[in-house]
Amino acid sequence: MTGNSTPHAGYFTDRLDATDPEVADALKGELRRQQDGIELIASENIVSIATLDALASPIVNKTVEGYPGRRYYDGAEFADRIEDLAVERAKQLFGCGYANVQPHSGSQANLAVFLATVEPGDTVLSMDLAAGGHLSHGAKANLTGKWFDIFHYGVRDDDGFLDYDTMASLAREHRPKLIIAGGSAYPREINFACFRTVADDVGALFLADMAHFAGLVAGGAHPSPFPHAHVATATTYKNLRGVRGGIVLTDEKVLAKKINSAVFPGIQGSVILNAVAAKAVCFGEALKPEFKEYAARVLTNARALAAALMKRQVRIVTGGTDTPLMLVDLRRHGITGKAAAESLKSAALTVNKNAVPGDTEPPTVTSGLRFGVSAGTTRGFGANEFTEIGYLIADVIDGLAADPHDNAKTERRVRAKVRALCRDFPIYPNLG
Ligand code: DSN
Repeated sequence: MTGNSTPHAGYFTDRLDATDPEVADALKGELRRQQDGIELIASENIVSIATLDALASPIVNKTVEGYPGRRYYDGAEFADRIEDLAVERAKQLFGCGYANVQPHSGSQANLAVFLATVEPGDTVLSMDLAAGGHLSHGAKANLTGKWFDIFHYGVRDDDGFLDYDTMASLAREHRPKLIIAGGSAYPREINFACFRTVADDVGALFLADMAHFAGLVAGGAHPSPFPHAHVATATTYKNLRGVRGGIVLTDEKVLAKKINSAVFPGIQGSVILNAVAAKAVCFGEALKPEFKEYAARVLTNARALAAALMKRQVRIVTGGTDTPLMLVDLRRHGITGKAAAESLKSAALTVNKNAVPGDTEPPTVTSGLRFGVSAGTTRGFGANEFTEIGYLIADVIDGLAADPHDNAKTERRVRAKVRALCRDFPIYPNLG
């Protein structure tokens, strides 16, 4: 064998630590950040080591286009087996007849539904981003906002709950072809039956984007959009607790065919097969009985966190939550979402700033925070820990409100408590 038969010596054997210390160090830093801090960003979770195994498999080398049994490239027998497993498990998990597991993200899943169901210039009705909707539901800066005629409903001024009356009257006035429910910062159960009635009244299709509660639906802790929705989308990395990516689900054969064509070749090319393998693992995990317990605990924990914050006079939009997330309105404290998120980060509590309904601050500043409990619940925290976390968050908010220029003392004290909690509930003990 000659010395130049491989790209370089060690290519197939040397690990990242040895070959690229710069990237390896950054990855180790991220692992330590996750191990030592409490993750409260609602779109995050902590995947199993089994999911990491699937992601790091040589299936990453394989290129396929099309669908199992109908690929444009050969050598796809294992790719087909993996995608079939993911599809069958997704269908079983959500009780629907058809699943497309190829979307690279939730936004791609939504874009595929647009391509499958409406033409450029058609009218679409969705929740306003400023009220908790999602960028990919027709926000101005998104392709969907540029190419379609979008109308938005929002939430009621007095209580922050979805404004079904306005949604229905906008639908009757503008006769959309597609009506979308769901978003990224709306904490309450959505009345899917009401959306379907309105959609039927005006001849629209109804898309339920369940990105922020799909894990609860899978675990039986939240109503399913089916049979009301014509089509549902979700991400797999939030409370479904899997790899980053998206899925599209439907019970309707004709729509399923259009969605498949919309995903490929409509908006995507080759499949990210290691992600599809990890989706299969995610759905397999979610089909196990223990996932039901996880979903129930997510809901209990979300309510415990919201209750602890409210007990400390922190305003929760709608006064609670039915999902893994909640939205905090900081206006009564006189501090911005940006300042609060930065101070919480210094205390090893990672959150995101978020606009609240009626917010007058720009999106880069905001008057609110969004919290989610999916990752902390995976870590093993229960209602007691989330109550304590709520009080720690309130300490940071109160400290910042008292002195917006220097909250270092409180941040140090809270960080020590956060580190102690993290030591009691370790993650990835064999990594790093
Ligand atoms: N949609 C974004 C969020 O809700 O955080 C990313 O998933």
